[in-house]
Amino acid sequence: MYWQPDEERMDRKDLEQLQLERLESTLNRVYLNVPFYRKKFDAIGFNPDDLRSLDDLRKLPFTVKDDLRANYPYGLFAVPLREVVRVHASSGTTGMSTVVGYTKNDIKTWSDLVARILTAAGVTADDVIQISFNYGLFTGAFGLHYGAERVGASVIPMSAGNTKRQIKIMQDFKTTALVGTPSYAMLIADTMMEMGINRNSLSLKWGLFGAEPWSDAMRKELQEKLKITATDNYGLSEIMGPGVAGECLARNGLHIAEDHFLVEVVDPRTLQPVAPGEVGELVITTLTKEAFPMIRYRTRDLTRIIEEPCSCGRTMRRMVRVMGRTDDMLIIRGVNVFPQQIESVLFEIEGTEPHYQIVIDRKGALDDALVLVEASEKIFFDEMKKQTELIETIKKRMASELGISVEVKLVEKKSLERFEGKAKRVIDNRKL
Ligand code: DLL
Repeated sequence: MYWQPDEERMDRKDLEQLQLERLESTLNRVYLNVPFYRKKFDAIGFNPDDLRSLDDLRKLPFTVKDDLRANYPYGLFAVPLREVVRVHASSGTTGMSTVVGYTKNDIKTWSDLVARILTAAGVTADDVIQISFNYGLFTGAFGLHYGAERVGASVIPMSAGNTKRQIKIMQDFKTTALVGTPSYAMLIADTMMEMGINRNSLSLKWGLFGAEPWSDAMRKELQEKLKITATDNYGLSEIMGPGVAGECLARNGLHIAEDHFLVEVVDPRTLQPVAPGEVGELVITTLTKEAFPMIRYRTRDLTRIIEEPCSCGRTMRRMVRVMGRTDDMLIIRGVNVFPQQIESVLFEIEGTEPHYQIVIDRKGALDDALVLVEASEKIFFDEMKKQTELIETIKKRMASELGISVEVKLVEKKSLERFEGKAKRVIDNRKL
């Protein structure tokens, strides 16, 4: 099933022509309306009318999060405020929040792009969809909400939190699709089990999760606990919010809405394009945004592009699930590792619960990592030997599969923090 079959299955040649036309109009729009871009283009003697091919985009400088902060709040808007019908902002965990805006047309495009990912993930007008993202400045809830209404599904604007009530609503309202962060879905699943609720009393079929990195092992666990088909979807507020890319039911990579976003993958150190199919930082240029166009935005997200066609018939290329952010990468005694890799290993080991935390400290010149992981109740009832064995198993697998040496501490079930939005798994004491 496709939401916009003509667009989603567009011939690549036609797509590239469309991208070029849209790029030219976007560059003109920002050159005329956003002094920040005009200055940058003038500094390198670039006039948007000089654009001949998509590759010419590489002549332009990148845009980074700090540019958004420096232009807080409305400096990068390309239309007067009276044309803006919606404003969102990112949480600003690392400083001042960044503000983004949408025109009426932008909201319409956004709804259609989210409708695409919902349809690709199995949702139809017959579904009852519970939005368990936080409603507010965060783009997650409103983005999914508008997309789901566009599809014609029945939307329950539940918001995050109040987990027991979420479950009751899910039972009473016969929710068929759950939307939220994977970590919150896990909390809902665990709470359901604790409450002794039989999964068969629910009508759930689909889980659409995103907004944070998660591993395939986590997907497996969620699918088993909730008896759903879980898909991953990706987006970021600077570019639009959810709807930038999403998995189809083949679940082998996320289709990027390439008719609206032009993607590049660059080496984060040299900023040069990586070879096709190699891992690097995703850089996105918007092609149709009116209020808040972005030129060559460095997402900090690491992924790679899958060039091969997908069995679902969509021609939009796929990206593999985000492996992590360049700024989340841990360097443990010289070995680069992402929290999700640690998660993947942990989730496969018998006796552990799917809740963990990584604490990084600097001891002298070296970084030390301590992995706290919840162990099943049984482990603590058993003799001490069992705990020592489990710790050894975890350490060995971290060493053999990831090449890192970590300390491991088993903690009791429910002793680590739970999350209703994006999980925070790493405590980095080096930055304090
Ligand atoms: O998280 C938008 C969103 C909402 C996407 C709901 C999907 C579902 P921000 O708060 O601006 O926007 O955070 C964007 O979150 O750069 C990634 O690092 C991370 N992220 C988002 N989706 C995924 C995903 C929303 N599926 C930042 N996998 C991005 C991994 C993700 N990381």
